[in-house]
Amino acid sequence: MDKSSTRLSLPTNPREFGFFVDGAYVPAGSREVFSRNSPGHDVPVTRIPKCTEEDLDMAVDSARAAFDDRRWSGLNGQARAAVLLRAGALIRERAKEIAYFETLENGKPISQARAEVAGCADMFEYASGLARSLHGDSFNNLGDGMLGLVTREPVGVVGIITPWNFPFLILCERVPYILASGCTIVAKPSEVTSATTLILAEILTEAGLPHGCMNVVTGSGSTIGQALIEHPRVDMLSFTGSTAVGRRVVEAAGRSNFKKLGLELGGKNPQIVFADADLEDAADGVAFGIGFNTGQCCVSGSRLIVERTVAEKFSQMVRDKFAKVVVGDPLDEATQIGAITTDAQNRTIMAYIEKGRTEGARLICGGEQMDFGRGRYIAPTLFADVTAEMSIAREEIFGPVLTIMPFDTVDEAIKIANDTEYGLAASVWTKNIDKALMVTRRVQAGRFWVNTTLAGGPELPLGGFKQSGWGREAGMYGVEEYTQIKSVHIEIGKRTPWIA
Ligand code: TXE
Repeated sequence: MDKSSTRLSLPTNPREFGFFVDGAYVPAGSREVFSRNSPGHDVPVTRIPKCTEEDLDMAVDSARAAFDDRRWSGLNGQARAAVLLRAGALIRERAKEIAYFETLENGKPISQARAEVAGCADMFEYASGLARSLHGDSFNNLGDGMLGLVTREPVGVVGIITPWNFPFLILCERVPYILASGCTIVAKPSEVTSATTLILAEILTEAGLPHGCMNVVTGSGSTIGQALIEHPRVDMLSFTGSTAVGRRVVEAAGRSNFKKLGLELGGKNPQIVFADADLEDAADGVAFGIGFNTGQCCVSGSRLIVERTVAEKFSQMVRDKFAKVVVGDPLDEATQIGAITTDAQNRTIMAYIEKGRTEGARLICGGEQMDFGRGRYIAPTLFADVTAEMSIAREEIFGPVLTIMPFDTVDEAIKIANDTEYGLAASVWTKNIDKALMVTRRVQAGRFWVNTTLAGGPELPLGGFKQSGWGREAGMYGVEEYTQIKSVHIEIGKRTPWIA
């Protein structure tokens, strides 16, 4: 087939969006509008309103009213499940459109965007079952005169702030579980990738979610995001983004109403490769772990920690994989690595590459921008002779840059892996079950992969140790995170009097 025939075309005009409150779009009107250019092509693709603080208040009021009158939390699990199931089906129906806008705004390959959207539909389908399974506990052992119940109640109005690296996926790792718990939502997507969050709000309304349960405000982090984290009528906030902003979220919660927080922050995730691993599999997995989404994943495997006896050979194997991976136009079906999402991120990555060079690391491959005539692309980059103090070994780069550090013993591998302020994810590659289990137990990370990487799905929870965050998303753990626990003591029969 002619390659050009497998490339989607760009939109002729950018799509105009409003923001979403109480079950319907509010048009931009006289508000300022943010025009988003496709990072792979530099052409305008969407226009998104910059909401004001009054707009945010309106969205919070809508979510507050929907929660307080119990129009959603008062339904039984079966009714909530039906809405979530319909939403899953509608996501599948509109999958092409959602994936297209995800690629246009983010720059990720279209095939990857489609796979992510299918995964998102699955999350709604899975969470629908959880809406029916969520339950508490009982104590029937308190004596004949007493029964104890532990019930779970939805926390209330939940604010969600999401980043630009997986705009739809990260949203769908939260929304269906939050709705399954009975909470209502005000979401604020990243200013550069708001389209698919707005499309999800449309879908939920069409699926029968009562008005006011899913609201979306759009605009910058420093204005509308900051106002959301400080909002006194928001009961819980789920934030995904940089550790620096995560700190502001914690401070704002302390200053306002001590809202409950869920935080998913940065990562500097180890890939530990032992000499007895299937090295071919490991090289492929390691290349995937840092190349996927151009390394702009909080769980990217950015630190390769490899047994010294195979280190040189293995680094050549990874270099060979990088040489074959298809970098290019995100709208091309064949592309495996697309564009860098923002100019700021592109500058950050290139500055780290320069720092790696000046700090004395040895560049094995990559290290430069790739020129496709438009957009911004960075070649997968591999650094050897990296030491523990170098900034490329310590700081989250959030780009396709992999550092290599050798080790001699299992203990040393574990020590290097844990030598970071983060604890989001880790992978280990070995055919020795003892080593695999020892490493899995002792490396501090919220997600672990053995002889694979970046595997996921709706069943298993997500979240980090150390400065990578608080709490867990997805799975039943994710639903429970959005509930409060109430203890109920029930007296049976005649009370033993206090006053005779
Ligand atoms: O993140 P920000 P940025 C890391 C990654 C990247 C760096 C900077 O290392 O290079 O962060 O990316 C909103 N109050 N991660 O600047 O600023 C913002 O509008 C409330 C890791 O894009 O943290 C967006 O919706 N909200 C990460 C969201 O926060 C604020 C994913 C994330 O933006 C705000 C993304 C404020 N004061 C970046 N300021 C991961 N864990 O996956 C910004 N925001």
